[in-house]
Amino acid sequence: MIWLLEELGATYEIRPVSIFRPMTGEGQGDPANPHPDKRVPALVHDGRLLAESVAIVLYLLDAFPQAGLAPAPADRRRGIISPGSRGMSPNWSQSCLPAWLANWRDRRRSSATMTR
Ligand SMILES: N[C@@H](CCC(=O)N[C@@H](CS)C(=O)NCC(=O)O)C(=O)O
Repeated sequence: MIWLLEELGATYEIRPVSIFRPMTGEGQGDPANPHPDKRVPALVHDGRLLAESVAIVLYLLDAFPQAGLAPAPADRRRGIISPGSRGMSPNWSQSCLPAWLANWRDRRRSSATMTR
């Protein structure tokens, strides 16, 4: 999630929390964690709490349209960034999506340069 906040140019604060580690049985949910299941990630933006990484990524892309990282929701090309779309799974938010967003932004920048 941090990579996306950086790409968007967002101002953010990271609040580390402890979590339960199901693989080892170690750790425990942090009462200070706003996530309803005490997992990570969770995002609080403008008083809204978001959980689930896919929901957070899509929310952030729409909240910072000026970054030009993804097609607008009404754009017919928007579907390509859906987690289930061809070529976007299984590591949607970790590998496929960052590469696709960078490509989209760079292509938009170069076409803007060419039309000037
Ligand atoms: N589907 C969730 C999964 C979140 C999740 O399971 N996160 C792990 C860390 S990678 C966690 O917080 N585990 C603690 C627990 O299961 O209580 C998402 O994508 O946000």
